[in-house]
Amino acid sequence: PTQNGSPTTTTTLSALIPPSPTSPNTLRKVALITGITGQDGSYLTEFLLKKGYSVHGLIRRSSNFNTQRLDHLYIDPHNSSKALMKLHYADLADASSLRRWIDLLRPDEVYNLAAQSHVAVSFEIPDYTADVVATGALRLLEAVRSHLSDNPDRRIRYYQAGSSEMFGSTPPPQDESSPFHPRSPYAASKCAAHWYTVNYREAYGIYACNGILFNHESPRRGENFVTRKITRAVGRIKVGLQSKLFLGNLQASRDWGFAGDYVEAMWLMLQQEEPDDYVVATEESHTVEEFLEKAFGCVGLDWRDHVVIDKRYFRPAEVDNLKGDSSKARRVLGWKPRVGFGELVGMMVERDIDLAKREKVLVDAGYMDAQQQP
Ligand code: NDP
Ligand code: GDR
Repeated sequence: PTQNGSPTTTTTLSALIPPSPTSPNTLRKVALITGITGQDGSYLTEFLLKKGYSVHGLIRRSSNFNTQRLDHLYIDPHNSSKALMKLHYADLADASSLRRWIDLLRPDEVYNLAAQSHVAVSFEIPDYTADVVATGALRLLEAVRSHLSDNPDRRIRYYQAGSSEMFGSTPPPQDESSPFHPRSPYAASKCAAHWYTVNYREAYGIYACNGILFNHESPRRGENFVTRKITRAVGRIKVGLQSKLFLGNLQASRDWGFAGDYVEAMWLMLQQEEPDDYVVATEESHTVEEFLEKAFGCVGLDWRDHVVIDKRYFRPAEVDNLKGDSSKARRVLGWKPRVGFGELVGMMVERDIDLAKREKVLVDAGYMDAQQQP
């Protein structure tokens, strides 16, 4: 199946098949990823498979398939010599599932990417956001700690997906020593997860790192984050499926990079001698309005003819200006971003024009309503 194709039933069934101790994966490094079905999870899985890892992902039960971003990597686990990515049911809200999979899979590296990751939505579902983002990270750290305590010969390296949102209203440029001033339940929960991670490192000597990543986007970005919402609209407006785009605050400024570049930084953090915390950013910031200008400009349109400001997209508290200083990551990890702002916008617009063209064929043939999205 293609990246955007329908997942097969076997994808879900495979999640229930326990790993075989005789599989060829035993000589490979084993990574366990929470949030594997998300944007970053899919890029990190690709990256680790290329590095020769065996990758296990924890997925949560959903009434609909949620593995679309992984379909292109999926190989039936019955083909045990080829299937190097395996999926298992768990939830960051369920401590027992986390401990069980760590005991069974015995990972060398654990990447905690799972989150209710939408800042605006966190104002609507604050307790749930805290449960998954903050307490979920604590549950996973505790599963790692108790597993290591029961298996003193084992070593696990842990990555926590921290966010530039933790800096909130602290003025730019933000680096590892900038104070946190979170402006949403999501950001406050990420701060808690950050400090749980530091605490488990200091208290138990666990190799645990916080990556403080600034915004990173891609054609796989969720469609209700502002960049993808814009590029999806550009594609649909261009082919005539939509005419208006409703947005909130256009003056907010973000340091936008490419997700494919950022997952490499996550991995690099876990390859150092000592665990530490790192800011990962492009060091360039643009307003939402500049993103609009660039994205609509790619197809020769003027965003002013299409954008309508809708108050519902304003947040109770906003983060005005994020621009990272990633000199530590560049110096210690040797990391730097490869994709710049213009290229990122161009890549997203190009993919969303293709997607809109496919939608148009379905709409014209009467298989889909123009308002509907596949
Ligand atoms: P996405 O929203 O694309 O993915 C989030 C992932 O978490 C999905 O796989 C989702 O599963 C999973 N998830 C949500 N709730 C639970 C739960 N209760 N139990 C288990 N899994 C759950 O996020 P991104 O890939 O963009 O981001 C990855 C991480 O990095 C997140 O923690 C995010 O907060 C953080 N981050 C992201 C940045 C960015 O710019 N992208 C910047 C800084 C930090 P499902 O598919 O079922 O919804
Ligand atoms: P952010 O990303 O909050 O930075 O969190 P998002 O794309 O949601 O918002 C960026 C800025 O755009 C403004 N905005 C809108 N945002 C959305 N979603 N929809 C709109 O219609 C709209 N109009 C204007 C917002 O107000 C904001 O200022 C992302 C997430 O990936 C987090 O998980 C991650 O931690 C941070 O990036 C770093």
